[in-house]
Amino acid sequence: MPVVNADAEAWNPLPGARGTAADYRAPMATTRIIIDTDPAMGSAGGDPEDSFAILLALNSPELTVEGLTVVQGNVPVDHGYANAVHLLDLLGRRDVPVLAGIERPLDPERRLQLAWLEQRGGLERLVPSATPPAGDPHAVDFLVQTVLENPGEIVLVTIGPLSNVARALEREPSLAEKIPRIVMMGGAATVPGNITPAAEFNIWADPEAAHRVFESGVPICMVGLDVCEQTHLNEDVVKRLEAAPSELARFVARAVGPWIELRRNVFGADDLHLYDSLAVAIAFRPDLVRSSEAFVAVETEGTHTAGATVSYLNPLLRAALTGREPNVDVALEVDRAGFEALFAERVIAPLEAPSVLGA
Ligand SMILES: [Ca+2]
Repeated sequence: MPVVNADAEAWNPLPGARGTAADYRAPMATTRIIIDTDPAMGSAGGDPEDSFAILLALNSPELTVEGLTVVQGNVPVDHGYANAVHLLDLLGRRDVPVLAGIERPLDPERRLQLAWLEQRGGLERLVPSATPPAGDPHAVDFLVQTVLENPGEIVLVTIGPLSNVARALEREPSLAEKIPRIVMMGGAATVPGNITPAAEFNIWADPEAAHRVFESGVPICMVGLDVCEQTHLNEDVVKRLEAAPSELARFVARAVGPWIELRRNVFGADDLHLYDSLAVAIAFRPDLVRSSEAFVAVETEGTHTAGATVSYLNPLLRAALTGREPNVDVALEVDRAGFEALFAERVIAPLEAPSVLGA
């Protein structure tokens, strides 16, 4: 809820001041979010993008970050937890709770995904390992408790696989009416996948969890590859950070380098897409994308298509072939210049500044 300034009743704006007394009585209400994440900045060769998204969220006054819930995905949970803690340490933001979550995809037979996680567990660690303090809740319990205590208030920004969120909805089905919105980096409606030709990574990494979340009835904004792959962060920006004065900037540059190298080797690309950061931005700047409602089904049985987000965008075909109502708002176009300007202002410029971002 917005905090009301008790002194505001006596507020007398100076002549020519912008705004009115009412503006000061009701300061901007922030959107309260939990970021469900698999941060790999700190595991050499891991996707650093979750951490950019966390930086964007913490440096956006429109958002209040209630916690980071860590899930399996880019890296195992023990890596992701340590990476999140290290990032917050560098930011001086250990006031933000970090909770460790689900360590495996929900289906224990997901052998490809389990093999992926095992391989990622062997990545060189660039940050100290960290163990959750005794008494800290599990990420699923934190999600359940925080939403139950604040019904209708907590937007989930999911930038990893959906294992934690699916388990929370299973544990407490009433959450479905108490979560106002999920802004999800995941899926691909009109473009190919990025881990298989059919599937985007976050959905592929736990198709059963994604299926449950898509079927939960919680309003979902799907920020998928359709829009994320239209965003870019140039390698030159990362190189500039190597020379920046703050320890955080140098850490970011060191951690992102191996990922750029991997993208060059695997995809022939020399830049980054800002997937997770776009999802965070949409949590408070929905105007940055044009979206369309659809019924989206998650493929859980295909031999080669597990994790595909089959998106019925045409309302007539949706009704005729599925009989289903729309369950997702699918982002299809992005204001690339507007988003990249926001990212430059809120993430890159503070990293390059002498003082540590957010401190
Ligand atoms: Ca992620």
